This record gives sequence, C-alpha cells and structure tokens, in this order.
Amino acid sequence: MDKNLLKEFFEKQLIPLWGVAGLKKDGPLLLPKNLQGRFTSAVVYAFPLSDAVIDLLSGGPDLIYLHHYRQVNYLLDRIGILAAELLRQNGYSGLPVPTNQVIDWKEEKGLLSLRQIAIRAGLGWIGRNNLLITPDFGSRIRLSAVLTDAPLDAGEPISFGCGKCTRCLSRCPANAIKAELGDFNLAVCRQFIKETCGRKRIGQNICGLCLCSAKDQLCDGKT
Ligand code: B12
Ligand code: SF4
Ligand code: SF4
Repeated sequence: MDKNLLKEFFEKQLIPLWGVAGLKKDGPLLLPKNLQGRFTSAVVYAFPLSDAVIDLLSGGPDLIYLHHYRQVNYLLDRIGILAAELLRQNGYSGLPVPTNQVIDWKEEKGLLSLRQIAIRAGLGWIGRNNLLITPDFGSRIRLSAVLTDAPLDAGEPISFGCGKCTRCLSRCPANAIKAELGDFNLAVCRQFIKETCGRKRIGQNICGLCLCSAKDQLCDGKT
C-alpha cells in the first residue's frame, strides 16, 4: 500500500498528526484475543483540541468542553470510517477503532489502548499527567485509529520529553499527578471525575484540567 494515499487522505481531513504502529510483534500486547493475527498495523491519528476551549476550564469540566469533546469524537470516528473505506478500495481490510467507546465496562477499557498504539507509532510519550504528550500539541489532542492488514512501514517510539516540567501537578484538583512518572493515581482521578461530572450533570466522564499545551514542555528549560 502506498503510504502517500494515507498522507493525502489525512491532509484533506485536516489531521496534522498520524503514524503507523506495527502489530506483527506487539499484537498480543496491544490487541484483544479476537483481533490478534488479523491485522498487521494500526494507523493512529490525532486531532488537536481547541486551546480556547481548554483555557476556559476552571475547577472542572464545563458544558462548552463537553460539547467540543463530543464533536471531536464524532469527527474522529467519521474519519476512521472513511480511512477504512479507503483501505477497502485499495484491496485491504480496515477496522475503525471506536474513539471513545468503553467495550469492557468491568475493566473500564476500550477496544484497545489508543495511548499505547500512539506510543508505538512514535506520536509522543506518556507524560506526568498519564496522557500521550505530543511535541506539537502537548496532550491537547484526541486519538483514534484504524486497524489494517495493509503492509505499511511502522514508526519508532520517541523518548520522554516532559523534562523537568511539573506544571500539570498543580492543575489537578485531585492531586493525582506526581513528579515520579509511575506514581500517577488513577483511582483518585477517576473518583474526582465521577463525583464532579455527577454533581454538574455533565453526563460523561470528562475533566480536561491537566490537558497541557506544547508550551508547557518548553517552559521547563529543556535546553
Ligand atoms: C476508559 C477511559 C478513561 C477512564 C480510565 C479507565 C482506565 N482503565 O484507564 C477515565 C474515565 C478515568 C478516563 C479519564 C480521562 N481520559 Co480517558 N479514556 C478511556 C478510554 C475510552 C479507554 C482507556 C483504556 O482502555 N484503558 C486501559 C489501559 C490498559 O490502557 P491505557 O490506560 O490507555 O494505557 C496505559 C497502560 O497501558 C500503560 N502502558 C503504556 N505503555 C505500555 C506498554 C505496555 C506493554 C503495557 C502493558 C502497558 C503500557 O500506560 C498507559 C497510560 O497510563 C480511552 C480511549 C482508548 N480506547 O484508549 C480514553 C482516553 C485514554 N482518555 C483520554 C482523555 C483525554 C481522558 C481525560 C483527560 C478526560 C477528558 N477527556 O476530559 C481523563 C484523563 C485521565 C488521566 N490523566 O489519565 C484520551 C487521551 C488522549 C491523550 N492525550 O492521551 C483517550 C485516548 C481518548 C481519545 N480517544 O483520545 N478515561
Ligand atoms: S504539564 Fe509538563 S510534566 Fe505535565 S504532562 Fe505536560 S509536559 Fe509533562
Ligand atoms: S483528568 Fe482531572 S482529575 Fe484526572 S488527572 Fe487530569 S486534572 Fe486530575
């Protein structure tokens, strides 16, 4: 498969960041059992969230962010459906990964971890806020992917780039983010989100306060 076809497609959709994760070796780590062996690559892509919307957040999620979050999810799902069709028209199969659908409610997991796929494709690294951080947009992106059997060159992971920056620590009202990477506390993050979204009648488990911009990485004097 000519990768330029995908490049042209994503350019047309105004997708500024995408890449390919190889699944031949990592399939068992990344895919649920019923999908293993069927797909050799994941084409993962990201759409930036509006800085204007995120910068308005104060103390927790609001309805403007809720609307933006939903619309970006719809947009990414729509692009995934079109990308799968492009692959089909070129003789390959494509499975659009649901952008934000929880598939396993007991474990609270999606079809696969979009963060892990994005790391493998070289889009960014896991930051102190437990999110995928990209050099150009920080963590202010949403991710989606299409699984395929098309032969595509895979990307390479990039190294941790938060440097000494710790800006997100003070932004988290639940104190879930710590200076040590492995110390992120998902339980208190989840508790804050559920309590706040319930009280504010947001109707979706969102927060967004720790979505850092690319400027945050640059402020730490990485140089
Ligand atoms: C369910 C869910 C939640 C649950 C968490 C449950 C959970 N188990 O993680 C709740 C409601 C708490 C939540 C909160 C948030 N979420 Co959420 N969430 C999801 C969803 C739908 C599924 C996550 C999942 O399957 N997790 C299961 C575990 C296994 O995977 P993981 O957590 O992604 O990956 C971790 C581990 O695998 C480990 N890891 C890393 N490398 C490797 C390598 C190996 C080999 C192994 C074994 C592990 C490992 O580190 C990863 C990061 O912690 C994803 C979409 C998706 N399909 O990925 C969005 C997603 C992760 N959420 C997202 C966001 C933005 C948020 C929030 C900011 C809320 C909001 N939108 O306002 C907060 C952020 C919390 C935080 N700081 O981490 C984005 C992240 C974008 C980014 N820049 O990274 C995603 C990708 C949605 C999207 N389509 O863009 N979320
Ligand atoms: S605010 Fe700084 S430390 Fe936190 S995730 Fe973003 S770049 Fe990393
Ligand atoms: S999503 Fe909210 S509660 Fe969770 S780590 Fe980020 S700022 Fe803290």
